[in-house]
Amino acid sequence: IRQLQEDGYAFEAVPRRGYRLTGKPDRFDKASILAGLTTKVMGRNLHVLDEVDSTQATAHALAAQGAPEGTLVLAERQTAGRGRMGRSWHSPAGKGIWMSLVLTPPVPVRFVSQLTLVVAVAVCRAIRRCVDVDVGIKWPNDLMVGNRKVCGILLESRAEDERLCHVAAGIGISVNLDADDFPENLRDVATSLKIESGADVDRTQLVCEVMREIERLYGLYREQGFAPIRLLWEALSVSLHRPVRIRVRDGWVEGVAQAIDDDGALDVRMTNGQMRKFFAGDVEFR
Ligand code: BTX
Repeated sequence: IRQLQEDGYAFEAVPRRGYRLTGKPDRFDKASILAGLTTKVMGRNLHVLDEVDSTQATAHALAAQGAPEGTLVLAERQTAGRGRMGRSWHSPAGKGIWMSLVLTPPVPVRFVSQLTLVVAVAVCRAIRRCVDVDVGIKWPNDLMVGNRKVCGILLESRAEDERLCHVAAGIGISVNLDADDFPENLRDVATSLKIESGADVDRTQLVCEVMREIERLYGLYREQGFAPIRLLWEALSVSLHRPVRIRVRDGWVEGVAQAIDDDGALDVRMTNGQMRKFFAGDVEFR
């Protein structure tokens, strides 16, 4: 029974007769997703998996074998979902959107940080369209409701010399997790769309909406560069004009986030008045 419960089945104890099935797991159906897509490229080469270590690993392997741009790997459950800097991503079955999208942008490797912001804006807009929650972007790659993370984005690139071969854009959205689906150590820092909106969210519809927004904004980025993305990012940001603490290699520094620049770096006015740029690191609200 415990194994089945972990797989998303729900039971009710019935006196003297054992258990009665009261709920079946929500499962992705490849045909329904393909029917819901309104895109030309994004998500069209679709791989829906039951269980995988990390959709990032699968996406990299497929891309290395020549899978086209827009290839999407979606899993019900990840056994070794990964975040940045060796952190792990909690990915229980049937409750989230754990997926990786293959992109092959014709830009040098150093533009990948901009692409992270393109994806963050697209996912944020898609969530706002499907669910009534006030979700915002915390630079560079987290989507937050209040002080809790609801989605993480991880872009990993493979390059030869300076030439970008492909990018695996990993997107983890905690959709229909209840509070007790999170391990105790995450309950203060993580949340789900269901917890915040009070209702179950249609995961298939949200996957399709994310693909639509990524296709649109990635197209805009390729045609017009980063400037329009930056405006959209600033409108959704919860990191600007706020005191922040930033983890750097040798400790923490403090300041007030002012803007993002054309490379997608964060401009921070430090407590001594100097401006500093941050390309990566962990921003915390003070
Ligand atoms: P990150 O390193 O910024 O965030 C990781 C942190 O987020 C964890 O240390 C924990 O505090 C918190 N966290 C872990 N799981 C969850 C969750 N389910 N919901 C909310 N908060 C959580 C962010 O890394 C990038 C994560 C990308 C995940 C996707 S899922 C599909 C793809 N495959 C894969 O292995 N990773 C990506």
